[in-house]
Amino acid sequence: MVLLSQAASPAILAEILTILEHAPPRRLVTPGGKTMSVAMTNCGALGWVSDRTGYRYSPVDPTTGAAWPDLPESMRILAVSAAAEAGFSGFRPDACLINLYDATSRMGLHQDRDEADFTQPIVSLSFGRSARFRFGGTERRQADRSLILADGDILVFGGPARLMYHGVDRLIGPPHPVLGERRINVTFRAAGISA
Ligand code: MD3
Ligand code: FE
Repeated sequence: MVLLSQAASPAILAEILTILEHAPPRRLVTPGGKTMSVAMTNCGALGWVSDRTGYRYSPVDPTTGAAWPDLPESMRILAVSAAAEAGFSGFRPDACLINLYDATSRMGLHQDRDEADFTQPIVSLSFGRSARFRFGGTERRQADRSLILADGDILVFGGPARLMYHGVDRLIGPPHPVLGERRINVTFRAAGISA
């Protein structure tokens, strides 16, 4: 796991806000029938979705049947260069999941296992209010370490960190000048079969 000094910029946040207008975030239902407290949407060729039938990557937004918005080139370049800086050259993201948190949202401990190639990293950008990110090992025990993710933070999870359990507590700290009480997290993934 690598934390990068380079910060995601307000210009990147503006790209994300445009995507949210075209594919509004929605609270998905888990296979177990619970509605998630984090609202989600996607851009790029594939998007992560959940419903009563399971978790999967889909080329279309299930609420409209339309393709997800394109992944802006500025965002792709940021993700690929962050991955390279962390030691993962050749990152080819084909999915970008956008999570929108409000004051009541949290994300329980989980692994990200729905992608085809675990040798490719996941790159995360955070915007808006801060949150305590919890992480542990690759076995489901107590996540014993934590980190505050703040506006502009970029993290790269690759190698042994790729399959670690992780989750997010309720938001903390002051409101953000643009997002107010909200937080946005964006993750770039290689989800499909890599060509
Ligand atoms: C470590 N998102 O979208 S970002 C997720 O802040 C997710 O919204 C959190 O967990 C959020 O799946 C945490 C940091 C993160 C993202 C993906 C990872 C850490 C990860 C995948 C594997 C290992
Ligand atoms: Fe995750």
